[in-house]
Amino acid sequence: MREPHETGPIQRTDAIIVGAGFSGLYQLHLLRDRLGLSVRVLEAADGIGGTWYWNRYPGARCDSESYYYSYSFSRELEDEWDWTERYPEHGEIRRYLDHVADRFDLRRDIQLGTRVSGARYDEAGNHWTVTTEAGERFEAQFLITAVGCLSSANVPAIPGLASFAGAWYHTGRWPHEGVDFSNKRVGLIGTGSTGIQATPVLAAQASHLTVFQRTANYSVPARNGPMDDEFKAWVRENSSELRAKAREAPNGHPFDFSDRSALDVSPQERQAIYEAAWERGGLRFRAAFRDIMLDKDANETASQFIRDKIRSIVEDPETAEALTPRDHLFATKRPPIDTNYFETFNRENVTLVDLKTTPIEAIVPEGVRTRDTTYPLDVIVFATGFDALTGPLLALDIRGRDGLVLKDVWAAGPKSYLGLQVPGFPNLFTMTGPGSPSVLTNMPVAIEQHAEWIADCIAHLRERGLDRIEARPDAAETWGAEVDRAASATLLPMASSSWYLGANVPGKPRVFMPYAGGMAHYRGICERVAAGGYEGFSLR
Ligand code: N01
Repeated sequence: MREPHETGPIQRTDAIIVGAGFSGLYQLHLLRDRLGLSVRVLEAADGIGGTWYWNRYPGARCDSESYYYSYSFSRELEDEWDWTERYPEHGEIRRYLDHVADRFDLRRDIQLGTRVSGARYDEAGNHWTVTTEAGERFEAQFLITAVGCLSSANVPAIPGLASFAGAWYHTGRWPHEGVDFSNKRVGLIGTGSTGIQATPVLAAQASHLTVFQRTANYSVPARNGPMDDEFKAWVRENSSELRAKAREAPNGHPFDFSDRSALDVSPQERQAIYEAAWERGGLRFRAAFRDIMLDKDANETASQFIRDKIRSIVEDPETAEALTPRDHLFATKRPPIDTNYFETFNRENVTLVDLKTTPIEAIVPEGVRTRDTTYPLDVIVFATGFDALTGPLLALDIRGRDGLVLKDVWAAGPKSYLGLQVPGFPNLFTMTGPGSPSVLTNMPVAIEQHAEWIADCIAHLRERGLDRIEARPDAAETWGAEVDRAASATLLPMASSSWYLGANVPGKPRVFMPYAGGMAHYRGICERVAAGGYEGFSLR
């Protein structure tokens, strides 16, 4: 551990960025290389990559397809990088981000192994002072959080964890050296996207895998595979069009939503359309009809199609029934995609424990004790998700003007203007913050839009000799109402156990956090706000 040097010199730059993942890297490039600002990036990890630095669990790969889960700002970058698989594996994404950092000479302004512990706005000096766990102090006019939406690991407070005699891991803090599961009895808690990706890989490695499921989940096959030369050539040829499509799409993916209602076709035709979408696989299953996310009855047809698939894949009827989601509709929680998830429950060495019928009571030295029995385990893997969106921001202990503390301001749930700024916190920008589309989109699209908007905003201030921008309270109120309205226009708030609502973290306010109005619509709003002289913000 580094020695605190609280009394050491304050390091001053024009801007501080917290985080060196997809967001922080691009924001650094724009502010430094386009605007000529001096910038310091502070990153807690010992390497760049953000989410992809930490999430190295077995089976970890992206659910967006590689050729558009990447930056679009540089055609040269795009042309020189070759993805190997349809869905990039975590190591490949890290290699890509390492390449980006080298190609744009970003590393010299990134300080690794530096966890921010506080950020305080000084009204008189109009600057932010950022302190780190090691006691270093940094000062800058602009503070930009690029801390990710899913970076604060949620390890449930199950009694007895400290007494467990084996090893345990959270998927979002995976050891870099990997974990050897051979001849191990492994317990996996959680069946969200992560648990669903990890299950087949763990089952293939462990002597026995016990999956502890609290909420049964829908999942659609990913249909991963190598990017062959023909497909790569097609991507290169159509790159501009694909990128434009992603930018104009509601969720940042370059695929078309059907213009038909699931209720306007015959049952036979609907079945054929779902079968084709299932065969094609991936997140675009949702696009099979235009109203899957808008109309309960339309959604029910998709939900039922997947329930039938589960029953046809899983051989043991009791296990199939336990794996069948009935308490929420398809994609009202973030929909996972998988490679042989349901098939894995046909293996001899895999057991499903339905926590709805037999909840976990405690972790004991030998394993997990549910109401009915104790499961002896050598390793427990927590795929229990994250304190999403607000967790990583509140961990920074951000204090604005007049002694405002972000934790208090957000005690009843996050409020922001456009998910970009919070009243009372001048010159603080929250990239992909709550109130912006973020997790409802293909993230690089949302990230590029925020990075560019923030860079343009700072350029606007500088060109006019202004040095401060702050969201107005009335604008944040109006935006909060728009975030609520947009969510209510969809089926998304219906899933009561969803992390979009903060429901997975005990005690967290139940507020639908991301903006569900669509990425393209949101982009238009942000552009109009800027074109109108930053309406809703106070500039001086
Ligand atoms: O986390 P989750 P995740 N006892 O919160 C269960 C992104 N992602 O890491 O549903 C028992 O979705 C919990 O149960 P319930 C993606 O956006 C992206 O899987 O709350 N179980 C649930 O089953 C995703 O949505 C990729 O009842 C407990 C699970 O743990 C997001 O990350 C890949 C429990 C948590 O599911 C989060 O996914 C992976 C307890 N006390 C993830 N507490 C890409 O490919 C929680 N659970 C880009």
